Amino acid sequence: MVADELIREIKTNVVMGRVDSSDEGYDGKMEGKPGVSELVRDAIKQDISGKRLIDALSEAMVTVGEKYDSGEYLIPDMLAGAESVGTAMDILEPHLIHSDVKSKGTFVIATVEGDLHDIGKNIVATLLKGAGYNVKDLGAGISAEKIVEAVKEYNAEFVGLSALLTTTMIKMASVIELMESEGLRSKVKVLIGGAPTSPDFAKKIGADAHCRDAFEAIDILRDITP
Ligand code: B12
Repeated sequence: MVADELIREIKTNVVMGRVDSSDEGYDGKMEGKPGVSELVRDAIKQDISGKRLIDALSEAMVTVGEKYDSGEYLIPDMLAGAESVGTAMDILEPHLIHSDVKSKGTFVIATVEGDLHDIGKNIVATLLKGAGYNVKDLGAGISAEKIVEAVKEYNAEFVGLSALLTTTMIKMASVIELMESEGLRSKVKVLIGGAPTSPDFAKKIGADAHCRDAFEAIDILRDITP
């Protein structure tokens, strides 16, 4: 398969929620055809860049969201898409990480309390590892107290917060407030991201930066790191 076709197929298969060739997919007709695992391995063999693959996976999840929004997809269909992206990232991770890179600092990352969306956060964590940060990924649904505890424990220079729900994004403010009351705020740069967040929101809650995606996070970190 040529590169453009492979990228198109990867997107289609994420939308169909097909981890591998044994899945029949949302349409129920695709068993036996290559799924996301096989296609991503093929893309790696063809030297398609990690950025292009991650952009394709992210775009496909936007389509999944639109289908959920329109009522065509239910939660298990969103989960199937999420699982296929998770598997793709597991396959991609060793190709994105270079163990010979000197650590650029410790980066604590988490999805905030009440929010279980972790695909975007996982992509950011993987890419930051690849860019040479010592990433401590706390997981999803993490309270402000646990995040601040981890900042202290790991003596982190950076904190990354993710939220995908309009109802949970405000928890980012709680993390920053707690960091302030514990006297940690000036020692740590706080980056936020996730679909409902924005540069204005980052400013409002006192975060250092909003990042549209994982690639922008790397650029911003380069600019703000002394
Ligand atoms: C997959 C998905 C799920 C999966 C999550 C699985 C998982 N393991 O993550 C499941 C099925 C569990 C789920 C559940 C729910 N979901 Co949901 N979900 C989605 C969906 C389709 C995709 C999200 C995603 O993975 N995107 C792909 C990734 C790559 O993009 P991303 O997260 O934005 O991350 C990128 C950037 O934003 C940025 N970024 C993100 N975080 C960070 C952090 C830092 C530090 C930085 C630097 C950058 C950064 O970089 C990332 C990589 O480039 C979205 C729709 C959408 N378009 O977003 C809805 C969506 C977010 N869900 C929604 C809803 C309503 C729910 C539920 C409440 C549904 C329900 N009734 O139960 C529950 C909530 C559960 C909970 N408590 O969290 C709504 C939210 C609406 C709102 N306004 O708040 C959306 C928008 C769907 C919709 N259109 O209605 N969901």
